[in-house]
Amino acid sequence: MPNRDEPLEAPIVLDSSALPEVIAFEAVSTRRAFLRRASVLSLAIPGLGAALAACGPEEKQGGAAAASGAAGAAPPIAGGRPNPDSKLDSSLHISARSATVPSAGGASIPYKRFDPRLPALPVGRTLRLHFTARAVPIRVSDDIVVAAWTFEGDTPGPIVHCRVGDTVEFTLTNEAEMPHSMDFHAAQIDPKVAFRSVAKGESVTFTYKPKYAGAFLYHCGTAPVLMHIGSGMYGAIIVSPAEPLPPAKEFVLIEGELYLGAAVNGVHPLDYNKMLSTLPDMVTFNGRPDQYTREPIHVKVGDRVRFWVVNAGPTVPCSFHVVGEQFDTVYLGAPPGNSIHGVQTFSVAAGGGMCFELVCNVPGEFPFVNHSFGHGQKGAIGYLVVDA
Ligand SMILES: [Cu+2]
Repeated sequence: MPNRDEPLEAPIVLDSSALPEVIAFEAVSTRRAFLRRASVLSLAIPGLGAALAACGPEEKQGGAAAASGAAGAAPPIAGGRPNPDSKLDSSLHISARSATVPSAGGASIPYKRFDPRLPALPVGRTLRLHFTARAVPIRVSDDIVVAAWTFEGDTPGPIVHCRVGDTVEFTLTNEAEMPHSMDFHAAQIDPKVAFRSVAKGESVTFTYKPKYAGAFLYHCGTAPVLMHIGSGMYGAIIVSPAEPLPPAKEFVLIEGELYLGAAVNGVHPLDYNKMLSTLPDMVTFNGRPDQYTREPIHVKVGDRVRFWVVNAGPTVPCSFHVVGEQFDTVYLGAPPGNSIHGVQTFSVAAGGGMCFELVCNVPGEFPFVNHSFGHGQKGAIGYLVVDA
């Protein structure tokens, strides 16, 4: 993307202590038992019913992946059995237990601010995206490095920007040990086919045309979805309306949550049991707690500012508020329609997105926060500095 840092390259495979209990559980249990549990734990598992039907004694090839077109037959699992429904590969894939961290450990991982600016629209009407899924250690603060699962080597993944009616041609190639997938909330498409998981070395391709303008989440949809979003596999696609909105300085804020396990060689695994507890250690805008208090967002007096706020969750809502300001306009969905005015705070649901505008007539330093302060004080806060 034009305004993003280069992705980190060093791969990491999680230590066994990083493995969520649900995987360890699978190692000693049956697949059917796991699926029953996963159906309770996961936010959504498209294809689960079919998978349950396919995993009994009559189990056979021919599930969603086999019917998927571009990837052909169901991909084999590295070192394991063929899988008729790759949505379930997280439950089966055991080899991610082996640990490899950079020789210098987490200390060698640099910190990079995540650029919140909305990228320019593409010149043409077709946007071709090729993401890779990779496990990468990410420094999220001076003293915390996390073992993230990523799109394009960072969390969040790249900010995508297009218009209503553009064609999005998307390919995901999985370079990670764990199977992964892509679920675009801006798409209307058969999720069993387009959002299916792919094993290491495999790719999935699909095409769609966004029907509505707005701020939309994308995320890995591989089960358990909680684990994949909670491990960093999310981002935003901003769909601008056909007729441009008023000129503004546009920024994208994606709220996420971090649930830390005990560090191994300076790298914190992300803890699935903590994710289930829904009590995050840190809440972030764009993957790093407090990053825009350390390095604020700057605009000038008179600027209209447009925040495209997406909440990746995986669980807590975002009560978005700017201290000392009021939102001139909040678009509840499909801007320029569905606008409300004179708003102090509006909640963005986990899995949702919304567009907030304010006019910066007063110079100063304005905190933007998740006004649910038990979460805001865990890092979902930053400064909008309005320079005279
Ligand atoms: Cu994933």
